[in-house]
Amino acid sequence: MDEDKKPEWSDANEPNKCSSVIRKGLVQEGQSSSLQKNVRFQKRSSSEASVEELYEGVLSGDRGLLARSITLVESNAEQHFQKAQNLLQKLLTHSGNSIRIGITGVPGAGKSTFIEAFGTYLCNLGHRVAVLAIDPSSKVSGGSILGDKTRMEQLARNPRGFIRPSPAAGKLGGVHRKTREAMLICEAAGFDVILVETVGVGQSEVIIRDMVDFFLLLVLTGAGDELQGMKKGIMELADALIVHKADGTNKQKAEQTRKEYNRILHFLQPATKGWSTKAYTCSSISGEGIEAIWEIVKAYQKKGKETGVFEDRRNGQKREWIYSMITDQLQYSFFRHPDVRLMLPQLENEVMAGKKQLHPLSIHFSMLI
Ligand SMILES: Nc1nc2c(ncn2[C@@H]2O[C@H](COP(=O)(O)OP(=O)(O)O)[C@@H](O)[C@H]2O)c(=O)[nH]1
Ligand SMILES: [Mg+2]
Repeated sequence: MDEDKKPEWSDANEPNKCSSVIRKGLVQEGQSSSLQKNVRFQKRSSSEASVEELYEGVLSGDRGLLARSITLVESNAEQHFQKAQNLLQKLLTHSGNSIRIGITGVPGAGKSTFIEAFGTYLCNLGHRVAVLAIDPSSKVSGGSILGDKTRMEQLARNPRGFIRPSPAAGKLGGVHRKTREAMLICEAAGFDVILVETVGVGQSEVIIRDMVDFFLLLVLTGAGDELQGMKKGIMELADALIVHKADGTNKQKAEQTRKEYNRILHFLQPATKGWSTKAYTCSSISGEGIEAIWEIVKAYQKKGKETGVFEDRRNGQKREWIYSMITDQLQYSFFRHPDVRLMLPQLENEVMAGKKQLHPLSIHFSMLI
């Protein structure tokens, strides 16, 4: 209990030596007489929406509160953790009613442009489309949507669309640590198509594959050797492969490339049981092929639901999520444990100074949990 009253900026070496008065000002309203100087803090706390407000806001489709809810679950701040968990718990029963589509491809493959065209098409059909996107090319903005603004302008303005830029690409190449949670929140807000954009870096495709129902790989026309050099592993994750930018003078070449890819795909392991991954062509500029891709997704969903493959995958993903939540919770309790907070800086110094080996100490820590 006392632990909660500690400001998060307390000295890690002496966590108990801190002023609890400041913290009281934050959480308890109406104590103005003795805490006049903390009015600024009180204001901030009262403008922070409660779990109930966020919950109601998300369910009613309030965009501001939807965005704030995602910000809350994405937060690394200690004081947000429990609140985020409570919110997710409440929203969980309202989630799941969507088709989750992951979109990958090298930078420049046209993912954002494709999402703009595909998303807008779906909105026009009456769907509500949420996009969890990242633009890893824009390093300055920490991988924000800035560079994509012009590419997703229509969808961003569409009342049926919602675009959520992810902060900092990080080492996962655009998969945010909390992408799954953001997806659930969007579903609870009534979005029935979730598009997740990721870039082919490191493990990101594997992580996204484990979060979505359908996985789309965007490729470009290229010489045969380029095709051969493409990682087989990535192709084996995809439920459909799109030879993108099939327009103008590139159209014929794209058709050729599609055939070449189909030849390779024929020999690969399909990503989804009972479904054969094929290559298609599409242009997000002319719009040709966009409609066909939605038909493929629908056919895939229909078949998967009939055979139970769709549900099986979702159940497996849910199981995975439970474990990742447990890991999060354990990590959280470990690092906020008073003994750990007390010992960690000292341990760090000693290990850095070469005075101690980490191994025996980590065993010591494990006893604290
Ligand atoms: N000709 C043509 N150009 C495209 C198409 N889709 C995207 N582009 C262009 O390709 C470039 C990269 O697109 P972008 O969507 O940012 O790619 P991302 O990095 O994969 O998100 C931009 O200049 C787009 O205008 C398309 O279907 N046809
Ligand atoms: Mg992009």
